[in-house]
Amino acid sequence: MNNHERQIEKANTFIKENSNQKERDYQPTYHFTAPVGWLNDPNGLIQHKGIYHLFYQFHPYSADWGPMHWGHATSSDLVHWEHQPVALAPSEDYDLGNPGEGYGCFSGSAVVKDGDLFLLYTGHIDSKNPKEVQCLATTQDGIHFEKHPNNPIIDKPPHSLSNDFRDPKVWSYEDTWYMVVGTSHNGDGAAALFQSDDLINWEYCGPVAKSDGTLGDMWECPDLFPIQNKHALIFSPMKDEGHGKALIQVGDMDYDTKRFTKDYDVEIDQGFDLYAPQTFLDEKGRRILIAWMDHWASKFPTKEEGWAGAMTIPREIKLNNEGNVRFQPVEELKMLRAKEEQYHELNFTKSFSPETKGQSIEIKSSFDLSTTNSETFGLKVLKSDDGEEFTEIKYDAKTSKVTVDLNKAGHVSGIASAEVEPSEELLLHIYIDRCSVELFINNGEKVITNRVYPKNTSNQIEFFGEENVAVKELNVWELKK
Ligand code: DQQ
Repeated sequence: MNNHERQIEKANTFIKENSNQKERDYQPTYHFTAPVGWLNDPNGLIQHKGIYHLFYQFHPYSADWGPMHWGHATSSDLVHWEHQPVALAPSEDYDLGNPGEGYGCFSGSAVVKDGDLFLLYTGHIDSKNPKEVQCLATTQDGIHFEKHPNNPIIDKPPHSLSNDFRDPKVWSYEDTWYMVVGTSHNGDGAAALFQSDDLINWEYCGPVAKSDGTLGDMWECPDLFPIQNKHALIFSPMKDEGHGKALIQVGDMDYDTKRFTKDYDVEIDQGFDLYAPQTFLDEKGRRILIAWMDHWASKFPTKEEGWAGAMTIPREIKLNNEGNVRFQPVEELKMLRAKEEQYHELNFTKSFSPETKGQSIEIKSSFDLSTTNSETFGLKVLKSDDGEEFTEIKYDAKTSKVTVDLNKAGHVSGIASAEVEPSEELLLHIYIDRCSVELFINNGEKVITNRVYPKNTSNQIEFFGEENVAVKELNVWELKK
């Protein structure tokens, strides 16, 4: 047994002995969480031979971030995930540091070459110089992974890039492999581009894109991909060591000059809890995004239950006819729908409560803004019997803003808000799952994702308005796995 195999076995044994030890009051029903310990970024998202693979930043030994492993789960439908053995564990002089310092197998991606699955990741050791190098892992069976003997395959950042040099995302284009790595170029956040014929030897092509001075001094988890007739670049910017909000830029990639030029950028999500998203192209040709449904600035009350971190539901990304980016829950989530309550042309004044109660719920509601005369209206979800606890989703016609107020939601605070295009209709599509609320507005024009930690009895839904509210269609589903 080599050291990697020993470290994997140690982690798997620990997981087996320690999962389900503590009761998880906050456990979501259909969102992915780790079997025990800490989870952050999604890594290595791919569909290979029909099976979806989700790898993730994982510290099994405690509910705090620590020496990074790659957890692994598989799914045949993007909804039901099966835990697999740990894929990568720190074990080598390029990813195993000293006790007490930060080290491990940092974020990265997966590709299929000649029918085989490969993982690319960053070896990180705080005390080393350079502290971050790029590495390759191979597998025979898609479950057990070996680190490549040529590691590190990129052993230092090229001149002019900073020592922050991580999170390789790899793809192929016209028989060449390309990799973007998150970094800083002369003090500006940047995505460095490399190319290769074999995934082992890489040539530096320069920064494919960088900040204009306003988008952070380091870009984590870059991801560059075609989307319809354009390209998109995703990254999670840092400024002065603080973590910002994940962005998507839509523009054009020129493989001759090896430069990406953006037309515009927007935040991927207007909530507080989304970071380090990664995308992949599935066998149906969909570009699907999954993100860590938390943020470095988030509170993690579940640590008391021995776990922390969850993934968002998978979201399909598309450009609409005007070239604006839209995020929609993948259609497979419909298989979660159990009991349904349905209304057509519902008008209410002041308040309306559907019969359905629960903490794993989907709500789809379209409001007729031309006949609604309430200036503000919305709904409270995860509401307690005494009305003291709730997450409030509200539309304000004067400002065309949707807000999600967390101040009474349990353990968290703040108001997230998103401005939407004025229209005759407002469509709110909400996924609630015990400790999260993901809100898709107007077919994914804006998304607001938040973690909330209400009591397990706060299960009511209540619509409100000052005066008349016209609901064209309302569907409420209990969601079951
Ligand atoms: N998380 C990883 C890094 C990445 C950061 C470490 C983003 O690779 O830059 O756990 O959340």
